[in-house]
Amino acid sequence: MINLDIEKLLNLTTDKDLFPIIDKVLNEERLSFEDGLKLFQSNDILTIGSLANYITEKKNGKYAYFVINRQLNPTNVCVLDCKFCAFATIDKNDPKAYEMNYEEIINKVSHAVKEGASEVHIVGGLHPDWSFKDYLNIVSIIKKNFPDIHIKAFTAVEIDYFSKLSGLDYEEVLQKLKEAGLGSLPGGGAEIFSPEVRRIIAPKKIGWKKYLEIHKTAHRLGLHSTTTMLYGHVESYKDRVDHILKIRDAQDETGGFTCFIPLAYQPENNDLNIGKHTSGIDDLKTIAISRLLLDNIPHIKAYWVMIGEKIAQVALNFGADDIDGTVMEEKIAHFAGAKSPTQQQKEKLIRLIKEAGKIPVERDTLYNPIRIYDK
Ligand code: V47
Repeated sequence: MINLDIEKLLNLTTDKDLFPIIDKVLNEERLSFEDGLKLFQSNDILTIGSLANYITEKKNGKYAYFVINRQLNPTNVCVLDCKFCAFATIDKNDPKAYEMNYEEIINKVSHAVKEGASEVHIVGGLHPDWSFKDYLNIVSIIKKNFPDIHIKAFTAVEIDYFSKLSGLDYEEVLQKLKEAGLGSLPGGGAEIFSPEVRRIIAPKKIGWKKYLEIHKTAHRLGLHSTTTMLYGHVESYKDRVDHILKIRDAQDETGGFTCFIPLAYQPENNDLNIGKHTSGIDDLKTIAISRLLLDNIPHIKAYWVMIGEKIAQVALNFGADDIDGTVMEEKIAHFAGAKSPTQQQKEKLIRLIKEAGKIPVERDTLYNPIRIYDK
């Protein structure tokens, strides 16, 4: 356990407004909305980062996690038309529209399994012609062919769509998916919970209440999930703190979230016209403040795909203890201008973590260690 010397930290702190927050963190007191806002308004990135790293190491020691995984996006045809999204198309006759058949899906998962993947992470569009059965079959054919792979599939937005398609309620949809082999839910679709911001960036998407209701229902059925926040577009710091605290409240109720992932907005090929990527400082601050506010979520992920390998590596000393995985084929961020590679070798992930002074742990989806690289 680290012994952080509070006197030393206070001496280094350039922002007096942070003193009461430092006290609270060191006394294990929960931070408030106002504390969250003060942290975002502060430029004292080193104090915020040190505090977050202190909490991370208290929770997870020096361990930092990665997973050998594959992303799979069965279709990009989607009825929603979110303004920030460069991946999906509303028109199935658009030249960039695609639909994978079951054979293609099996081939991709088979390749991933040969590469040592323990997880397949599936998200895609809400296709106007696909039935709930079509989506359910994706899960069952993968499970039938590869019984050992963990299927982390379908965001809350997709679960809501399946409920509308099938006439089943959320619990029934999730139960059917679980029976077919679903292992957990990914965190996409959260965007920013503020209804005003949602009206601008994703007017047709379900609101925050349904998003959290679906996750809490999954948790009650024994399924774990991750959760996200899309930042760096039109939202304010207040919106970010409000979003994070709503997740904290939900986690108090069910305890089913394993990890929080801040997703840095990628600005290209979409209808939002923001024109700029997030800054490294904003990425690090958002990760660190998430760690400080979310005292009840075990892990914070620095998603290298969206913030780049270098910032993800630094983030491992600013509150993150996870950098996601090998990914193998990333589309959502890269269609929108992500500058990172579309996949990563396991050796590179191990090196990034070691160079950050942490101990790499290959994990499964639920954070059970598969191999610790401590030599
Ligand atoms: O829901 C879409 C986001 C999400 C853009 O659960 C964009 O472990 C940035 O949720 N710029 C999908 N983000 C990806 C996702 C995810 C990724 C990695 C790990 C996990 C996890 C979840 O990507 C979408 C949306 O929020 N997104 N467009 C964009 N232009």
